[in-house]
Amino acid sequence: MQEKEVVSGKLDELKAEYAKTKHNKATNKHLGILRAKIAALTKQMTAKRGKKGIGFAVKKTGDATVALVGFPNAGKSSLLTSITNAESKVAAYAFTTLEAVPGMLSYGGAQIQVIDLPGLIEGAHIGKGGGAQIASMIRVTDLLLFVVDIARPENVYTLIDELDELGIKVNRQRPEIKIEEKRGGGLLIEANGRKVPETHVIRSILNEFDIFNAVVIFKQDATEDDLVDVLSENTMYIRGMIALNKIDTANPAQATKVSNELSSRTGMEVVAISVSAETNLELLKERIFRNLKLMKIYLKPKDGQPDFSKPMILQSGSTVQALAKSLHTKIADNLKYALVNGKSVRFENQRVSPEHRLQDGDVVTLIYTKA
Ligand SMILES: Nc1nc2c(ncn2[C@@H]2O[C@H](COP(=O)(O)OP(=O)(O)OP(=O)(O)O)[C@@H](O)[C@H]2O)c(=O)[nH]1
Ligand SMILES: [Mg+2]
Repeated sequence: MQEKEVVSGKLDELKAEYAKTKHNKATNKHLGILRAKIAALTKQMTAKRGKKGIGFAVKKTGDATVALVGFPNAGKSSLLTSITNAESKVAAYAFTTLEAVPGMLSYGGAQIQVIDLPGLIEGAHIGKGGGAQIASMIRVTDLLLFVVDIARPENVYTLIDELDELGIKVNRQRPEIKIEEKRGGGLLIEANGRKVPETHVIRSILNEFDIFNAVVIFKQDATEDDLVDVLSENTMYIRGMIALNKIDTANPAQATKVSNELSSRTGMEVVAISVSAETNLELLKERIFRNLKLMKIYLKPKDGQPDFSKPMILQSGSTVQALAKSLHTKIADNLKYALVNGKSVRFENQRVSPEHRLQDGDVVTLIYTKA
């Protein structure tokens, strides 16, 4: 038998054991170590497999990318067809969409790529419904838009759990745990009174990742799971929001109640919509734009007027250097400084370094040597 098959068999065993172990206080440590074993083996497998070989790739274009995720029949394709220039097949039965279909949404001067994905279902993380491929698509996006049928709002919780199992954490921060590997000296834990797992559990988890000498600094309370997440390099953190669809089939009070419940339980923004009745679709676009945290930057030639008709769209918090890079690598390489007007500076035409962080609406003149 090949090594890969052995690893994969072992993984299945561990996953089965994890699935049948009851979650409670007494089993927490055991589960933490099991998760560490699973994550370490998964890391080993993916490292061997490399980054290639995953189906339906869509080329990332535009200023940002949003993926539509939801159970079959929730209305993802209907939504893509109505808010973008593309068309994705719509039908009254499940599993209509079998591959990723991209479309482009123009909003607020930005080109937002929206990707319609096949329905994701319970069990996606173990391969049902092509979960792994869907996950690989989700990994390249900037925002997840959960599309949920108002008749089945609880599906969102299932989706969040499934994504969690796939190493995709929605609307969560990376735990602040620093792990510095050393050549010797064993394990040193700095917790500063914070609530963290017992030392022998931390040791077992680290050992699963072949770490025997390290300084582990906890900057927050942390669980076994948090530690495993930090160690599994594959874990990714992504922002999410919810489109609660088909509100034409419910009464307004019901829509409000369900929206509030979803937002308080998930921490995500919820927009109640109906694709069929075209309700709140403009609002949804605005919220997508806002949740992507994009900003508009206007360029001004050294001796000319700013061009307000064609803003540059960048991620919030981007630097002058990033702006230069989005124009041309040559400009970025030869950038000296910039002159800025707007919210990020205190004076008119303030001279700033390439590391300066811009703010929405800033007007920027890049000064670079022409090579
Ligand atoms: N009443 C109502 N029906 C809707 C709405 N949006 C979509 N539908 C219907 O729901 C059904 C499924 O829509 P699709 O857009 O194909 O759903 P999907 O999420 O892409 O489904 P899969 O590709 O199978 O995952 C179709 O019959 C649509 O006409 C809505 O706002 N209200
Ligand atoms: Mg579809």
